Amino acid sequence: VATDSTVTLLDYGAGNVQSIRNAIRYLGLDIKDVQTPEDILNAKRLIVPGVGAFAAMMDVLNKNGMAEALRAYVENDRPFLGICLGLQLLFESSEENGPVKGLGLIPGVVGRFDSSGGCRVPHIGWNALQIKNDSVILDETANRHVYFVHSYRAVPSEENEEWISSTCNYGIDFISSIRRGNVHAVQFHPEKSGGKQKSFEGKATKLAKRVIACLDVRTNDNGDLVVTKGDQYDVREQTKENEVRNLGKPVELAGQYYLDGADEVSFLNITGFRDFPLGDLPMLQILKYTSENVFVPLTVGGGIRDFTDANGRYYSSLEVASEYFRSGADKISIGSDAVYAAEEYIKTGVKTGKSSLEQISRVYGNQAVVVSIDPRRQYLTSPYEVGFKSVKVTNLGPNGEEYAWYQCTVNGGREGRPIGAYELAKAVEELGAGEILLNCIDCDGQGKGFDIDLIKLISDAVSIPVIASSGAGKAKHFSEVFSQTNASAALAAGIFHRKEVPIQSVKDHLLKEGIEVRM
Ligand code: 1PR
Repeated sequence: VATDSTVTLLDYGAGNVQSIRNAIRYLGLDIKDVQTPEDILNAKRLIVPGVGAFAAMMDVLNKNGMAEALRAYVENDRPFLGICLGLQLLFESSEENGPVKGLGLIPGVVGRFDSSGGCRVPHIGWNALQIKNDSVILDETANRHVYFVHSYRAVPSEENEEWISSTCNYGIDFISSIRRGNVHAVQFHPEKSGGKQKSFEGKATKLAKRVIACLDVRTNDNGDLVVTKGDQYDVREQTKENEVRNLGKPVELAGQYYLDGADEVSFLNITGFRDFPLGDLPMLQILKYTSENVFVPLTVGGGIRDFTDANGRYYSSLEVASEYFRSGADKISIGSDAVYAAEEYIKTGVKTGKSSLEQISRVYGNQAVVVSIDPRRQYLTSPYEVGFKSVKVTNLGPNGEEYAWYQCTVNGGREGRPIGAYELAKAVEELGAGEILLNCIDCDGQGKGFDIDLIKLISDAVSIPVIASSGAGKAKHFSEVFSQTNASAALAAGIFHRKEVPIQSVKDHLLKEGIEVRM
């Protein structure tokens, strides 16, 4: 029974709407799920979140009569909030796997961002709005950053001008929100745009650099799931007991980092390669509890691959990922399995569509799939010594070597593979990765700064966003990586866990150095 506190939610089953559910519940409202077109027509207020692909969404909506009901609902100026695809569907059509017809209520075609101008696609992260019309929804966002994650966008024109309440710039001006009467829609994700933010001093103008807190999670010898932290991936204390380093509880720490201003939180189930993640219910619980109170994007990685359990039951990587998404993850990250997929792709030149990377990005969109690379530096005296892309290193190797290549590893750095980080990055971009999490085993936990040579190499090689990881020891390391490479985000673990450098002081420093961040 719909009450005044009921929000009707259209979940068409093509993507992950758990974050929206959590945000609605957090506001103390009840959710009624749309089952039939009549539920749309009878809604007091309707939210249409958009995740997944445009064609898949329209297919579902057209088949079950929901598209017609939605069109009537919006035309009758009933209270409506569309988010992301929920904004795009109001337009005439989208070029995503198309052209595919939308509801046709607003003039314009939804097209893809062009990465040739130097803007990485997907557009992922915190960007600022230029507000055109007064709008209740936008009051909160003036001079603040909001979270976007999309590859397609609608652009302003004379024909749709009357609908536009704000635009945003990412290479071009695109429509970030619309409003007419009771009909609102936003391209950004209010449910992932954090809590109260300080308004930006000066002008928030472009995509902010992201600061990400990472929690490496595993079971310790007592069977408790703990946040741990390695030294070059070795997470055991150098004591007689040799126990797993314990730096805190995952849900508590994630909640703290959210309050401290982390732009994203990543969980890596670092022993996921040997245990089956769906047998690892605590990990799913961690996501569930964290996502109820943390309103910035959550990524989870570790063990995402096809798996056959002891009873012979086969699970596809897509099922594993879906379970993570249902538990509250916004993105999943694939390590070892992406290395095997890239090796196969480079060998055969064929995209089979069967790798976990391809399957998950096809269903959830490439913005939901991160590939985590765990490379180890291998020094060379000449760049011609190996068939992999190498760099001239800033700091010479132990025997005066001037070059290095970065060898990819699997199983938490335990096994080196015959593929370089450069070759892997380019292959996984083609296979559908939306972002790269670039670790470096040599720098991990050392606190001496990011591997700038490596991050430059990879961030120049691909046009998807690259997250620099491993080695942060002070705030200055973040400004170094952002000023010397094209990384879109920087991730750290140890300095945050040990409370050596608060997230806020990293951001204050970046701002002082003229690097735009979300405050
Ligand atoms: O191969 O798909 O099962 O995924 C396993 C995932 O677990 C990968 O993302 C891999 O990076 C991660 N992982 C595996 N073993 C370890 C380990 O530490 N023994 N952790 C591990 C990787 C690296 C970073 C770390 C940064 C920043 N951790 O995530 O947080 O290096 O640390 P710092 O700021 O303290 O230097 P699969």
